Amino acid sequence: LKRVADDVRCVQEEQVPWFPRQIKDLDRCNMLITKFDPDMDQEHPVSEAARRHLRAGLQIQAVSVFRETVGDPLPTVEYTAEEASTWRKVYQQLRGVYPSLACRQFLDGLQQLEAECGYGEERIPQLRDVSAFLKERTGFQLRPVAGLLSARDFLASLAFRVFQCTQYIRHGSAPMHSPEPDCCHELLGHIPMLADKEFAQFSQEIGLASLGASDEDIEKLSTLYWFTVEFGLCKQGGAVKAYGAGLLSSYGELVYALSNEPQYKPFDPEETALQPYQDQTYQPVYFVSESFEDAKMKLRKYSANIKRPFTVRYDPFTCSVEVLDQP
Ligand code: NLE
Ligand code: FE2
Repeated sequence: LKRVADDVRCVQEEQVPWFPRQIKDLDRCNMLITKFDPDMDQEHPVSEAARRHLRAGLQIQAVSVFRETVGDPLPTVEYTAEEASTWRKVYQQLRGVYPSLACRQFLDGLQQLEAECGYGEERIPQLRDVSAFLKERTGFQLRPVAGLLSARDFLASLAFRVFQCTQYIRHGSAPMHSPEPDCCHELLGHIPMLADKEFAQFSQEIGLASLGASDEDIEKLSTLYWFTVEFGLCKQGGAVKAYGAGLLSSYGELVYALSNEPQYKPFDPEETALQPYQDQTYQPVYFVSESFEDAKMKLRKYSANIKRPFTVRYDPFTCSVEVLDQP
């Protein structure tokens, strides 16, 4: 009888996809799904300098950020004058509309970054400084990455309060919208939100929920992530505001998303998780939650209900995940 039980146990364990247990395991969580190869794809509208950063990013990834100790200084990047001017344009335009279109949590975070972390139109903040800032606020740290990661790898890093960030900047010919993540998207869209304690906690919970989840659950979780953390809208002070990073880093889509032109649906995780999406142009539909807190609570509840044959617990002292068998 015991042997049968052990066999069953083995089968069950095999069915669970591999997942990182320690922060250094994140070295294995760098599966890129960006179709862009800096050396092959000459048609892609990025600057020569962006190609350079991209190559450097790929090298960093191959070398391993976590090999020595977590918290190795992140590489700093010299941006060209042209890149600095792209940043300036993006910053100026977005900054002008944030007060009326962005949610309060975002505005608070941005204000702190401007006061204490050198945010402004003058220069592109370095990941190294921003990572140190976040680490003090919410324990989040940044890791440079060369492009869009697989959903499984990206979500797994959140479980350890690691946010994987691109470091190159979008092409100067299209400052108001980029189909792929770039440093404008990370620095302006994501970082102000990650400076919020509750949002950081919530992001980590999504990450923990994703560890060892089935492909189907990862797909649903990343769709939910897409329509909330990336493109979410919420009601606040009698108006609809943006809290999604993909909106807060794209002047074009931010204005469009709040123009009444697209379709709006109430945020309901069960339904939202099944909504098809694409990443090349503006979203045809946005999900609006009753409040920012409401979105967080609903998504948290959904994540907590994902079925797995075990539970996980994060140990902040060792930065590792304990795996416990379900009682
Ligand atoms: N469309 C966003 C932007 O222009 O900043 C980037 C989205 C990345 C998922
Ligand atoms: Fe993003």
